[in-house]
Amino acid sequence: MGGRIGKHKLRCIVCGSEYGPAPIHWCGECGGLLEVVMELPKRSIFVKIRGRRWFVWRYRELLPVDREDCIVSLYEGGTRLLGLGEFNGLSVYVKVEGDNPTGSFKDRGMTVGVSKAVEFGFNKVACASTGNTSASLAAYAARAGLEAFVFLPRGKVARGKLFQAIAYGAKIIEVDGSFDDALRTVVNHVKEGAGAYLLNSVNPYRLEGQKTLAYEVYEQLGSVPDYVFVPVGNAGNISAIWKGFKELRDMDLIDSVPVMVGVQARGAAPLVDMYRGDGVFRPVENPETIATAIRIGNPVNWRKAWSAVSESGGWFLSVSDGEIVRAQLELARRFGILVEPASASAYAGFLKDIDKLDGTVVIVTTGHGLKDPDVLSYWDLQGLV
Ligand code: AN7
Repeated sequence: MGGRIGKHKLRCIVCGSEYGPAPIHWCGECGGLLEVVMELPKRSIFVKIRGRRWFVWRYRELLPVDREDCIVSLYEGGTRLLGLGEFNGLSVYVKVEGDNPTGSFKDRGMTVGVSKAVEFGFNKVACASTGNTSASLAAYAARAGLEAFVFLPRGKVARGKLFQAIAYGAKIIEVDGSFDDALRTVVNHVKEGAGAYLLNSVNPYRLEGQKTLAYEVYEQLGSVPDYVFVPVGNAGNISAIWKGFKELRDMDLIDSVPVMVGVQARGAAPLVDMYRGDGVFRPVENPETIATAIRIGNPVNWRKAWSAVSESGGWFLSVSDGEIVRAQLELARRFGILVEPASASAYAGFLKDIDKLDGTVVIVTTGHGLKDPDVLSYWDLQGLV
């Protein structure tokens, strides 16, 4: 592909210790999560890239890859930003992440994460997943010729996603319990020296791919919106998108950044509890919601998401399963956009807080509706179909 490589280092988000590029996930000093600190190019980079293809690697100078010959891509990113027209005096857009190769935003992260796995010399990759991460990892591992191990909460993954992971040839390990149990299991597995590169959102490189959503929205709108609504599960995506906007600001491309609003499902809303309560993070023991993708009680990235929301002047809110499925059907029937329940939570949150808003709003719908056709029986139960 040519062009300058993305110079970077890793930094602990808790104690600030710094590390060179390495396949590590936690700080050796304090155990905190790491983030990538890029040496940002000049703002003119956004002029230089204008003629390039719309995909994640359009922004390659802003991504932490040292060897371009290791890049693994399925042409992810470049997703539609669909206008919903004038809406209560607001200008409203939906970012349709279901357009990605495996049908979710995870592909933006996996193209970078799996490229790093190849660069670091791994031949195995692993993750725990509520479904979409496993589908995406399986596809990128297949593309790269790596072996993929996916740890799934037994009986709790939407059928379309399980189907994808099997089709792409991942080894599937079912864990009795929740996603949080599956994540603990895979973390122990890799710590015990299984030789696999862990690609959950504790991986700082994966989140770098996901920040490109912010760059795309900026280019598609010609500016940044006033508000961005994002569904929150493990809380990696909202953190990544926020980082993208902050980098646009640091490159002097924008003066102000959007307000970030995190939406959780009512039965799996530890960040909403923290926001509404005493500001102390407490995991939810038995998370429950129809939106299986975000049925997560102990989001590993809670610190990063908390910073994103508080630094941006935003907030967290929760929506009920009934609100989620009604929002899902409204997006489909009024606007022709079919998304999965977790993604519809962002739209449900927007509808709930619509009177607080002013200006331009982007709603991030994270995954395709075809992933989870079994939700049909819940629509039926709710008397919606
Ligand atoms: C459609 O696949 O956690 O807050 O293991 O699939 O970054 O976790 C999926 C999460 C939102 C939440 N929407 O994003 C997994 C997994 C959809 C998702 C989220 C997920 P994060």
